[in-house]
Amino acid sequence: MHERNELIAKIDAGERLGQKEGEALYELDLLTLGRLASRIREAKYGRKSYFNVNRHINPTNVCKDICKFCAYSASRKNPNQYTLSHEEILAIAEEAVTKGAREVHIVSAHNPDAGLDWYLGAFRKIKEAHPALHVKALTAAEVNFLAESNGLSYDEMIDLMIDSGVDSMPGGGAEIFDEKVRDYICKGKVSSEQWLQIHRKWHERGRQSNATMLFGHVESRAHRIDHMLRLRELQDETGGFNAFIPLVYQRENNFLRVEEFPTAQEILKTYAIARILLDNIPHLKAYWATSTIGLALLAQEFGADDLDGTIQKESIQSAAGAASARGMELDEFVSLIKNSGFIPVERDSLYNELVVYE
Ligand code: V47
Repeated sequence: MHERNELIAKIDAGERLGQKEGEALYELDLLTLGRLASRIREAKYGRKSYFNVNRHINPTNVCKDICKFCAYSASRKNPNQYTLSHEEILAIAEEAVTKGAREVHIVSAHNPDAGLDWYLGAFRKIKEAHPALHVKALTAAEVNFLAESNGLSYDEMIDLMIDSGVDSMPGGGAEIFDEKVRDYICKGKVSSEQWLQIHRKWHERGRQSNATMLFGHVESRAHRIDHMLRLRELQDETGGFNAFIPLVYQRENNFLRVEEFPTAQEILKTYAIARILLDNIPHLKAYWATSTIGLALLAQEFGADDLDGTIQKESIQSAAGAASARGMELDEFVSLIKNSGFIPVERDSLYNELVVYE
């Protein structure tokens, strides 16, 4: 009881919590956590909830890496390899713009045969055709893969990304930073240190990015807190993260067997705890594709202020069961947010407000 009151008093006073305190937050009841997280959210954004009109593009599923949780990569349970041509990628971007997208979110597998020019050329061509379209592209895992396979330093890779029209970086590839868990679920891919270093360097150029956490598989609560605190530490240094995105693990068509999946309560607690711990990352995104739209709407009462976007089509997480094979219509998104008691705000990729649906 004493500890519980101390913890709540610290949060009320706006004091920072550490690893053990973060773990202790999970012991609080859900509604107390919701109240604490909501207070922080409301002080920052009132009842506003952000989203954007975007299009995910996943140009290749051929991958040299083997992540147990991945159902997208070809040559494992999914034998159907594909690599889109620049013309095909451009046509998707074209269609997205016609449908009102302001951002393309481009994430690929680590294709050893495609070549650096295939990756970067697509961004350059999209930018040439649509200068106002925001290109959010290349996870730190892809940056590491392209740097290593082309004998480039991270700085050189980042020069090339900027030169090719990449505006911001998505938060993928972070998974779980704990080295033991990481080794088990995605050995051989970008390390935690490398992931953080790439984002550090990107931020040092005055650029912004997001950070994800894949949870609900074999990690413990302590691992989630450790993950968040490593991000908080980097954010203290650079200030370049816009949003933290907890991704709920999807279980279909992959090789990561999990005994117990997180309950809705555990997922909502994780959002609330992220809101409380990550006092320096402005936005908390409840990514509806992996949490389900119902839980994402509820997460607004547990600290989340952003529901990501209309997506249109996404292939990585939907391969494992997420509801993002088809996106969400703008009208539907707006009315779902409104009906849940929040004010939908269409934002751009850097969180400038574009349309407030009062
Ligand atoms: O890094 C792969 C994840 C990520 C599964 O920055 C899975 O705004 C759940 O990074 N279950 C890519 N997740 C997606 C991503 C993202 C998504 C939305 C918004 C943003 C942003 C970034 O997808 C990968 C990996 O962690 N993933 N397999 C799975 N079975």
